Amino acid sequence: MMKKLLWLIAVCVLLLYSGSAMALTRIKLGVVTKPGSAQNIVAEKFKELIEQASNGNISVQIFHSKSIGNETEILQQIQMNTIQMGIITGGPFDTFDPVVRVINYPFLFKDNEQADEVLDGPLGAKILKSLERAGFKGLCFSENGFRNLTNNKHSVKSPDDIKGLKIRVMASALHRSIWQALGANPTPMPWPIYTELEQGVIDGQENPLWVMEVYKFYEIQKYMTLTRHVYSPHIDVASLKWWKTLDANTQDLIQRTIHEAAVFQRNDNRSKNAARLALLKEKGMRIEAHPDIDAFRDKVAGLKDMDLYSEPRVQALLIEMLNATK
Ligand code: EAX
Repeated sequence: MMKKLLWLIAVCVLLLYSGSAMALTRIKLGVVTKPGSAQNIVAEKFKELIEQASNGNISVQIFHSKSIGNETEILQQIQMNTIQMGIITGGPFDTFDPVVRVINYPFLFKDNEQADEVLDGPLGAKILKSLERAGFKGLCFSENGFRNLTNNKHSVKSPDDIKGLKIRVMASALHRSIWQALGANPTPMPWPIYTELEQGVIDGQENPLWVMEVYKFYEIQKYMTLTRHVYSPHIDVASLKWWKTLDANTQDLIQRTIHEAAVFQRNDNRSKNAARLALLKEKGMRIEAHPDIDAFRDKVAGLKDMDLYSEPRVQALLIEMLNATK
């Protein structure tokens, strides 16, 4: 009897051991947007690269199109490690950690090159690191891109034209404050928002050019202004809980691979913007290409002194960021 039991234990130990030697790391990755979106391009590239580089020892399952909830809900699942990774627009992080307001500050980056330089550099790393207190391992930044205003009421050239427009904003106190300062009536709402625009629940929204194309906003939004008011990165993020269970080699591989996917996606996104603009015009959108940006800047200049940035850690990073982007 004793012998049999010992045998059984030995077999179990062997089975367990061989199981772990071939252990497969399965990653569930969430994005709120649909295939063809900026977030999905990062996700698909990452999946392709890491499954190949790990010889199939790491597998990635992508959940898209709100199949596991909106961006706030995806972030909550990442905190709990029911989902391991996400490609999430900067905005919705706002309620988890106000530090993201530093990278979403209006009219911060002059151009793509400056955004890459700062976000891929030590200051970007500091911001990613500080997300750990909210349960996230910040890996790197890919991009939604520079955000532009669209609406269905009238052409907008200066902030005066914005007065009273009902503009959908992301779940972000900063974005709400920006649009309040510009004179709009900001309405926070999770993604997607096509139906609300179509039914006139909101007059307008703001997003990068790819969104107008991929989500066919040209069907329901007549006017676009190239405001480029916020450069909107995605934060490519992992569950800190999960991250701590990975060995150093796996962490390193994920870190390198997601960065490669992010660089690929940023270039891909940027290379398509000219064609997108042409397409949106062709589809009948009226485009204001030269708004009075100085007037927009003036309206939001006071934001840095608001409560949004009052936490000392956030305040210090904002000052550092404003200096780095002067
Ligand atoms: O890509 O909610 C938003 O406006 C975001 O930009 C969304 O991720 C669309």
